[in-house]
Amino acid sequence: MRKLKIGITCYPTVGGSGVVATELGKMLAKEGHEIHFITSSIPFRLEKFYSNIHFHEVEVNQYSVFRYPPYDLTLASKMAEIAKREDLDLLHVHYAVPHAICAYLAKQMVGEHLKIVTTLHGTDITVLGYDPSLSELIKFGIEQSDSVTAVSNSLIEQTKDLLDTDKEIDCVYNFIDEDVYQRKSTCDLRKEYGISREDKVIIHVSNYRSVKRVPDVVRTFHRVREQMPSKLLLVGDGPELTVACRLTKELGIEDDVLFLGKQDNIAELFSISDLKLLLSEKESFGLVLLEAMACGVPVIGTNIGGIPEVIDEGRTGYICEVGNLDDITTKALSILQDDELHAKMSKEAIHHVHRQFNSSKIVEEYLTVYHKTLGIK
Ligand code: GMT
Repeated sequence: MRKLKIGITCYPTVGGSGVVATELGKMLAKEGHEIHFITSSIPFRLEKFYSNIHFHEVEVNQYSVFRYPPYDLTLASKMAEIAKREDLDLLHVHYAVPHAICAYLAKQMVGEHLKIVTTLHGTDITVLGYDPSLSELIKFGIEQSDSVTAVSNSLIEQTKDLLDTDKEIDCVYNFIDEDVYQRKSTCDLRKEYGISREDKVIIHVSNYRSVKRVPDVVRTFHRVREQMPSKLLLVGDGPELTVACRLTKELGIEDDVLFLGKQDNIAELFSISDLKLLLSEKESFGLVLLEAMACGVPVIGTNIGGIPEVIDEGRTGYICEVGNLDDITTKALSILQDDELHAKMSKEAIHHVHRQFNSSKIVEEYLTVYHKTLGIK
């Protein structure tokens, strides 16, 4: 099969969409395709050297005549420049706004042969789609793309409802790097954090935006802690972290809540955890659920967005209604108090990720989308 030349644009900072875009680029490069990241900074997971991965920085100049730096226009022009110079087959952009719009502009400059594949990750639809001043633009970006994928079936439904579009959208689930996300031996880590042998460890990882409902995580932990010795690991940073911090003080549980901030070695932290909570009110997929399950951690997530497509209810964890802390606590205790159930779920979680969200299978699905878009049989 012909090797492709692919331009990838994503938000390169920490965040599930950037992680998936970068891992996809790396895996495609391993298969011999030529990858060009066209982003505002080097994607943070692109740590080592690959001879067929190139990075093109989008540098926005601050001319005094511009009140706002023209990032979108600079990106579009960079996309066009790289597509022409490197003879790219397609641009794979993550997020409709602004990236699909920039790709559309680039295509106008380069010509019809340059194809656009857009992947929807959620925030542009679940948040921006409700903003009437942007929804027409998002719809335009989607409809002008040659192919569109979304990370869950729920996101496809929501996109179609919200934007009233009948554009064909393929569901391609997220995946993780199985070499990174696996249970690690972490003999000293619990000790370093002052976690005793009896303590059960609950973990939450996010960007602490209000949609993540972090106070629900803290309150659930408070209830669990009343029943058994336990610790809560809060990993990541964001606007709601101060709210969580204040709440732990109000509840008098600050000694048992560890604020770890942004961390690189999340697999190690999952490996000392007994349960992962993701209690969001919006979540198109929930990549952290995959990361946790791959490390053998049972999960509890809310019944919204793509979460029910990720958790195998009753086997790898539980799905509860948003804000139903009674049910969430009961389910958490049922996992934490029953070693046999915990071991079973932990094993099943690893199998589930490898079976349903296998990286080779997902990369193959993206290649099928590329081939279809380019008319390659
Ligand atoms: O959740 C966020 O705020 C970050 C955002 C992102 O751009 O990474 O996450 C979205 O994309 C991820 C990767 O596909 C999904 O796992 C997240 O569920 C999705 N977030 C939302 O839908 C809120």
